[in-house]
Amino acid sequence: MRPGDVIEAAAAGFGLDFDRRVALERVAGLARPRVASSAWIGCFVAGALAAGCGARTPIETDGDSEGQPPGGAGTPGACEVRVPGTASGALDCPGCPVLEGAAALSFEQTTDNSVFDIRSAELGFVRGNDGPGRWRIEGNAGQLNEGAVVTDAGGSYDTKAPLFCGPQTLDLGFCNDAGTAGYRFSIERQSCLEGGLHVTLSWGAGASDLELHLVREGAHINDPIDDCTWTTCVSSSPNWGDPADTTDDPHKDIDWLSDNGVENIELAKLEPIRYGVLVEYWGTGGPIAADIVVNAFGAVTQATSPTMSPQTVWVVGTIDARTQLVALQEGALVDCASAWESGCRLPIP
Ligand SMILES: [Ca+2]
Ligand SMILES: [Ca+2]
Repeated sequence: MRPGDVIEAAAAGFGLDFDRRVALERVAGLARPRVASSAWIGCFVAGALAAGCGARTPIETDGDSEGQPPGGAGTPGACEVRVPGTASGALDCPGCPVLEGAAALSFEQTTDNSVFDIRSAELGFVRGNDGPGRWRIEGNAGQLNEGAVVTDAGGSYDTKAPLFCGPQTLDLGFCNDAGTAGYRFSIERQSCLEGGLHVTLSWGAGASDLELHLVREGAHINDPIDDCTWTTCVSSSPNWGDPADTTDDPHKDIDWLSDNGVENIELAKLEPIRYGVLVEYWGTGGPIAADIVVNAFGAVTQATSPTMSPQTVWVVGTIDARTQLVALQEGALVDCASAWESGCRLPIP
C-alpha cells in the first residue's frame, strides 16, 4: 500500500457480502468497490495477526454449514475460528477447545447496552485453545465487525464488542487442530436508533493505549467540543448538531487503556457534513499497526494503519454524510512529537 492510496465504500452494494479483499481494493481515483461473492470477514486485527491469527481462517458463517445448529461441526486438521450454522447456542466437537460456561449461558438476549462484554468471568474459561479466539458480529442490515479474543495461560479473556442497534448475531470462537468451539448469541439491542455510524478501532499486543477520534467538519483533533474522544465523549457526549436533539451527538462507548485494545464511537444520526477519523498513539509501547472498521450507509469499510509509534497520528480518512461516501487512507501518518501535550495539538486534519 502506498501512502495516499484511498479506500472507498459506496453507499450501496455491500449488504451481507462484505469481503475484505474487495473492501481493500486500491483505488487511485473514485472507483467503487465491487460486491463480494462470499460472506466472510478477514482476520484483520493487527494484534491477532501478530499472535498467529494470520495463519488461520477467519470466523465464517456461510457455505455448506448453513442452517445447521451448532454442535459437532469442527473441522479436523485445520485451526479455524469458525462458528457454522445459524442457530444460537454452543458449538462443541471432540478434541476442540472446551468452553466451560456453555451450560449456564442464555444465547438469546435482549439488551439496552451498546457494548457486549466478552469476558471469561461471565462466559466461562476456555481450555485447550491454540492462539487467540475471535468475535464476529453481523447485524440484520449487513453490518459486520470482528475482533480478537486474547486468552491467558489460565484460559481467561476480557474484551468488548460494540453492538449494532436491532437484531444481530455475535459469534465467539476458539480453535485448535481438532476444530472450533464457540458460542453464537442472538442479540437484540433495544432503545436505540438503527443505522447511523459505527467506527471501531482495534490493535494488538505491545502498545498501551491508542485513541480513536471522530471530528466534525472544520474542526481539528483534540478540539474540546467538536472532537469525540476520551476527553469529551466517554462519560458524556458533546452536543453536536441540533441542540435539542441527542441522537446527533456521538458517544465513545468503548475506550481502551492498555494493549490488545478495541475502541468504538457510535453516532446514531449524522448531520449533512463530513466527519474526520483519526487515531493517536497516545501511550507507550512498540511500533504497531492498528485497524479501523467503519459501518455507515449500509457499507462496511476497513483499513490498516501504517506502522505507528508513540505520539504519531494516523489520519484515517473521512465519512461524508452528504455523498454517503467513506474514504480511508492507509498511508497518512503524522509525527506529532513536536506538538504533544496530553495529545496531539497539531491542526489536523
Ligand atoms: Ca484509548
Ligand atoms: Ca445535538
